[in-house]
Amino acid sequence: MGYTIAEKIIKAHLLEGEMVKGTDIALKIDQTLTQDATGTMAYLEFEAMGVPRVKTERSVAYIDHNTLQTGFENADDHRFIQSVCKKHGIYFSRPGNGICHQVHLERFSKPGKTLIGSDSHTPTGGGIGMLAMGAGGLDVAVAMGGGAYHITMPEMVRVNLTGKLSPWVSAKDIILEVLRLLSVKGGVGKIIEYGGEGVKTLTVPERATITNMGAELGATTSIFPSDEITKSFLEAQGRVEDWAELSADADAVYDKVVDIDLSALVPMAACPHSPDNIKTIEEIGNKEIHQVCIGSCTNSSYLDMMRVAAILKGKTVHPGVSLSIAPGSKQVFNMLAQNGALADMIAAGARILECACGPCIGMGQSPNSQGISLRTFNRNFEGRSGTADGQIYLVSPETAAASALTGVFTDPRTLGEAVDIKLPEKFLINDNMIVEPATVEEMDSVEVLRGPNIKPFPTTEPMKENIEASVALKVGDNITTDHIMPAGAKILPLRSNIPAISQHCFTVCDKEFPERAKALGSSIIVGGVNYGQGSSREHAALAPLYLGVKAVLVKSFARIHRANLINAGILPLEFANEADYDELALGNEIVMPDVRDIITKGGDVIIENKTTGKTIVAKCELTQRMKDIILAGGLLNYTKEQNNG
Ligand code: MIC
Ligand code: SF4
Repeated sequence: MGYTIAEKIIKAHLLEGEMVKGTDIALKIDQTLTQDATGTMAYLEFEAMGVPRVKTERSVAYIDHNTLQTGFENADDHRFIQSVCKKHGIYFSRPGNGICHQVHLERFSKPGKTLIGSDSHTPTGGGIGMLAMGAGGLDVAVAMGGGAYHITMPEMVRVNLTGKLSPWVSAKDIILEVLRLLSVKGGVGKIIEYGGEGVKTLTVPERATITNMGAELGATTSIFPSDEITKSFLEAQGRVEDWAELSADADAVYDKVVDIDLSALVPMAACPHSPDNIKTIEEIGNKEIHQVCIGSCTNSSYLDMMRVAAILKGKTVHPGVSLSIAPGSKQVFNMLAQNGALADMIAAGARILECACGPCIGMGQSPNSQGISLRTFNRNFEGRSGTADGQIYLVSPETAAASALTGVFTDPRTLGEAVDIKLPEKFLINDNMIVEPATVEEMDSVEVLRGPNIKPFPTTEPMKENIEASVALKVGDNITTDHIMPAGAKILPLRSNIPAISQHCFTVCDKEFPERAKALGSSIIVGGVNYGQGSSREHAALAPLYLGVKAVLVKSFARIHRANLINAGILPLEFANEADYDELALGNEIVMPDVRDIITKGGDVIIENKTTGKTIVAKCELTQRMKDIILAGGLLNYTKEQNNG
């Protein structure tokens, strides 16, 4: 029996376990990346492990999220990260160098290697044939220290691409189609592998748009083969020696196959407030719009930007629309500046932003009240834009640019002959914004700079015999990490201060939650399906931990968030019988007798509702390692125990 692409990489990196679906496997990690919004925590955790120098082949820290700098906090964090990197052997990509996933793809990605990043869109690297996964900061810290990354061996889904995209239809429309077919929970526990003749029609940045937004499927990761097209991309990046061929065996076995005829696709949009709420632009009709934002790690490549510039050239942005553009990296930005495309964008009236995440994470450019905003981004969760009633639609750069000119939803196919933009034979290569770490001889003399906003992360205790708690919150299905721990310009600066940031925990759903949870002292959260979808931010576990949350009881979890809860020492429980969701209400007092013993031995957790007298059964499927982490009170305690023992 042959292997899929992902299985080949897993096989070559397997440290523990066997490639049996649904079981725990431990992988050797070749590369790591962090960004600044999760990075400060990750490096504090790395420091706490006491490993002097990273043990990976390449670890890179990017500054791209918290670049608004409305106070000293972010600048302090940046200096902290820069100094930690210098000391411990990590490459540092300075603010201004671009969005982590775009820069990593350009400068560091390598087919066949493993990468984990403290950002859920790390699978962007799958576009070049890496096994690239999003993880919590603590998992990244462990990997930097040479530890394995543990995942559940996923199922394999093959997306078979045939035909060729029609003019004006874009890679974004392919992933929107996959989201339409599979939904935001369709990828949970799965790796999505792309294959078929249609793959040859897509460049590496286009493939990366698709694997990037595979995060919205809830997938462990997504991956493309590494072929001649991959080779020419690496050649153009001056890194052909990093190329390796990679393809699935002809007799590889997949758990599911999805066929997509590229020639049948049309321009689409993900409508408010979910990336899988798909309609065609034609179906939406001539609806008026107010804002267009082009950029983010999904659609900010040279190809995307050049297509946008060609559409805008010689025209003016509609007076009812604010258009902002953020190129993905300094490389892209500089190339646009040199070839005149930037001038075309400026002349048309675009508001040019620095190459960073910006509006994608609510750092500026919030739309007007009830404003309709077309964005080339990957998430349109409620409130994420910074405007509570903003209506965000996710579209391709072509649809975005066409609509910016007309002021209404516009199918780019109405623009006439399509622009034909090719990848350059040579990208502009200048790594002057990447700071190398100190040498082994110099590292001891590097001082780590800490600002006053950097507070230690919450300490945890080993798990107690019984859990006695109250229901502090009850929420519905598809709760995102943006609900649990909102981001945006006001809250992101608090990422290195858990006591302060936890005051905003769940306030999107319930303003009273932080105070209530704190007053209760010991509480649980009750939720529906796909709880914790979205980001990798471990703050969505650390803030509840700080507020006294001991367990989260839901119908089902998203992968990274479940791992983050375990890493924080919070018990992830699933209803054995989903109907029991109705048996719990806000304020109910519960007890889980002998829970420590049950976790140790395995088996269902019994929850007695003292308020109603009813008993609920919860599943808690944990591997031995996860049990040990939970019993120790989190991954940091567990790692310290391991290092001392
Ligand atoms: C996001 O897109 O939600 C973020 C901001 O990049 C997060 C990371 C974070 O919250 O810092 C992600 O996707 O993991
Ligand atoms: Fe940044 Fe947005 Fe990408 Fe997250 S999704 S890494 S915020 S550009």
